[in-house]
Amino acid sequence: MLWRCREREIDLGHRTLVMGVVNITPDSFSDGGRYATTGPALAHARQLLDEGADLLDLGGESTRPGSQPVPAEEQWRRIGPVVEALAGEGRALVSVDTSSAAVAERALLAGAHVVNDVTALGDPAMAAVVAAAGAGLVLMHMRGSPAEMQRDPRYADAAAEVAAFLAERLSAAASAGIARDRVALDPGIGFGKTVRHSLELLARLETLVALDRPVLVGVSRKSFIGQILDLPVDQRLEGSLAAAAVAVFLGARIVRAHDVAATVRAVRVAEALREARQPTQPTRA
Ligand code: HH2
Repeated sequence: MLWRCREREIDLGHRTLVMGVVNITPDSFSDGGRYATTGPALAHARQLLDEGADLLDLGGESTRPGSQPVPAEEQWRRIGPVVEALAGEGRALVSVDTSSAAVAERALLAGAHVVNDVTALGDPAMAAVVAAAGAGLVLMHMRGSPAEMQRDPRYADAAAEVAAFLAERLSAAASAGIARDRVALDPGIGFGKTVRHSLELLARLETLVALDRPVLVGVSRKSFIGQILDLPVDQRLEGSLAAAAVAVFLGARIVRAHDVAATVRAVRVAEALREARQPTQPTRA
C-alpha cells in the first residue's frame, strides 16, 4: 500500500510509521508548555527523529476536550519557524496538525508534506489547498468540536458509524481532486468518544482497514488509558504501548506518539507479529 505525500512515495505494505508529536502550544493535554517556543520545539523535534520517528506532527493548537480554537495567525506564529527549519533541512517528513486551510497553505509553501486535519476537511478551503500541493492528508473522525465533544457522545455502532463517516470524507476528498493514494484515515480516539467507544474502535479496527487506505491511530497518553489504569497523564507509557501494539497487529500503518523510542520498539514487534499472520508463500520446487 502506497501513501503519496507530495514528491514522496511511502510504502506501507509491511512497514508501520511512527509519527512523533511536537506540540508547540502552551496548553496541550500531555505536554502543554514544554515545547511552546521555537528553540525547545526544534530540539525536541530533532530528538524524536534521533529516536526513530518517521514523520513529525507539528501543531500550534490544542484539541484537548474543552479547548477553544486558536486563530490562524497565532497558530502560524507558533509553528511557522519550526516548520520552515525542519522542512528546509529536508531530513524529516513534516506533517502539520491543523484544521485551518490558511495555516496548511503556509506550511505547505514552507515545504511540509502532510496535513493532519482533525476536522476531516471542515474548513471549506482546505481540500483545494491540499489538492494543489499534492500533499498527504489525514482525515480524522471527531464527533462535535473539542469544546463540547466529550459531553455525552452516543453511537448505535461506533465502529460502523466512524467507518461510514471516513468513507464519505474519502469520497469528498476525491471529488475535490485529492487522489485516494494521498489519504490516510484515523478513527480519532478520544474525540467525542467514551472509554467504551475508544476501546470498541481499536478492537474493531478491521472496519477501517477494510477501506483500503492506511489507518493512523493516536492513543498516546490518552484519557481512556488513564481511566482503565487510574493513572495520570505522565504515567501512561505502558498502557499507550499496549494499545499501539494491538492497533498495529490489527492493521494500523501509522502510529502517532509522544514517546517515540519506546513506541518504535513496540511497533516493530507488533508489526513482525502481524506479518507472521500472513499465510506462508509455498516455496518453489
Ligand atoms: N490526537 C491529538 C491531536 N491530534 N491527530 C490525529 N490525526 N489523531 C489523533 O489521535 C490526534 C491528533 C491529541 O493529542 P495531543 O496533540 O498530544 O494533544 P493536544 O490536542 O492537547 O495538543
